[in-house]
Amino acid sequence: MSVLPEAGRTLVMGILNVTPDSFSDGGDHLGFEAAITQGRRLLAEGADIIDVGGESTRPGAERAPVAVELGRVLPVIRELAAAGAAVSVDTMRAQVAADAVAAGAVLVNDVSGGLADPAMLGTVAGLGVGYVAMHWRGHSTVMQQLTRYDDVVTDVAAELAQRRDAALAAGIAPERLILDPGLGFAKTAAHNWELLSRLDELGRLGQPLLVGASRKRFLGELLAEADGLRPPRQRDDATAALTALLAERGVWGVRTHTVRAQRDAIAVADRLRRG
Ligand code: PMM
Repeated sequence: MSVLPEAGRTLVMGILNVTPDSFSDGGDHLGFEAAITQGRRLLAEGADIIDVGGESTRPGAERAPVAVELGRVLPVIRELAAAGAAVSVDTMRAQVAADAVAAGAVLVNDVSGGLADPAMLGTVAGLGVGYVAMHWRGHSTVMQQLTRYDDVVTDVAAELAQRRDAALAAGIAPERLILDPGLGFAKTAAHNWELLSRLDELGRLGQPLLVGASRKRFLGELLAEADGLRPPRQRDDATAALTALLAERGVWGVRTHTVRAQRDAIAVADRLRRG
């Protein structure tokens, strides 16, 4: 891929977690056939990119061994890429990124922004594919203890600027680099809202932005009722509302479980913007 996918509107990245413990799909896509069926469903609903992940980043999750991660994602990427999908691989490992690109992936989505694996940025530069650098402070087992900020937006912008500079220094082309605030990663609900309300400050870093809000806990907290948090699958309407507002602000993409609702929200925002 010479440059990033582009459609003149906010892109929709459909989530395909091939893990047994993903918080929002309860592992019901584990297994090749189930993953392919879900991938095809996301494409039929209008996904621009399918994001295939084989390692859970849920708070507290332990890491999957590299062979397990490869075994989960490679057959799925091969099949969906052969079917014509633009596939990204959600991984923190350079080895997985390289093998995924060989299998047909066109984008590497690294929640650690190159911090988890020192070989990642150089590997991606050599592969010549797109790269998402997300804001990250540590692995899932420790990230909830890493939520101290002076000003969350200023601090996240500064830390993302470091990842941008490291990626460019490693040889990743600026037109292939996307930044992501990493909602929920070493962040409280209040931090997520502050980042969303001041997203323009992250836009000043000069790279396209990807936002992953879909079904996340901060939406469950917002919508909580007397019996507790709103469950993940009942956060989809709020996810779509947020997508419309993000599309209005011109984000490059949203990472989501429910593609059609996001495409509809983006269509509404675009039509309204045209007047
Ligand atoms: N969130 C999760 C996983 N991968 N990648 C990017 N770029 N941005 C995110 O916000 C993000 C991500 C965790 O959510 P999931 O378990 O629903 O996939």
